Amino acid sequence: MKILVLLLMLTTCAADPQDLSGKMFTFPQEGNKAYVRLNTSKQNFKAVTVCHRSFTDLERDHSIFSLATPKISNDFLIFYGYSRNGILPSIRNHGLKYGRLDYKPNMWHSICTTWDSGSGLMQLWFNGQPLTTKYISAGEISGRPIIILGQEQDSYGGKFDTAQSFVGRMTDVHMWDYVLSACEIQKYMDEENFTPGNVLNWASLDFQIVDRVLIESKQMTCCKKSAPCSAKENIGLI
Ligand SMILES: [Ca+2]
Repeated sequence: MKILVLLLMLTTCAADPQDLSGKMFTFPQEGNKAYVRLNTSKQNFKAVTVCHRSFTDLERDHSIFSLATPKISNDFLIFYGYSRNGILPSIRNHGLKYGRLDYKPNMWHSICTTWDSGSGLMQLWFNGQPLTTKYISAGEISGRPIIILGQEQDSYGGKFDTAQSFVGRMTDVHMWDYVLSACEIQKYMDEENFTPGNVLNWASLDFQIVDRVLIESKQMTCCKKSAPCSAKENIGLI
């Protein structure tokens, strides 16, 4: 009987992964409370690819994707530096700048980041365009990750800063534990069929929402029979 009760508790506590295809997270309010935590059983990464689309009109710094491990809070961070006018990725607490990007407000931006621990090289893709490959940090990301959308972790799972919070929309978040090929990344950018993330998969996402974050339909335009919308139009790619 005790075992049965325990089993029932475990079943009710474990959140089933959800298929968020066609949906997005809306972060409607500035603050240091609201976030989405993305869960994975994987840890210790020799390589990483992370892809996401985001939409915001923020005129200040903001976090887009924050992965912390017990020892390093900026173990894999994608951050927009407003005053520095560029995407500022951090891997294993080492930072770089990808500047001179057309990071327009109120538009979807598709961003993919690849990194390999052997070479220490990373590459960013921005709205379909592969950017310069750069050295950032060699050596593995180790320990159990806490992955958060909406806030930037200054400690393992916490120390959020309102001035770095995200307000806007996020969708199609995927993470792989290897470097995705250029063709696969191009497919992601073009919204074609691609190999979904084996660490985080938007179509089977294990997550928890904390405070005010909404799940809404990604469709942003009015589609009529006379002028049907394609998937690409819906996210503003064309
Ligand atoms: Ca911070």
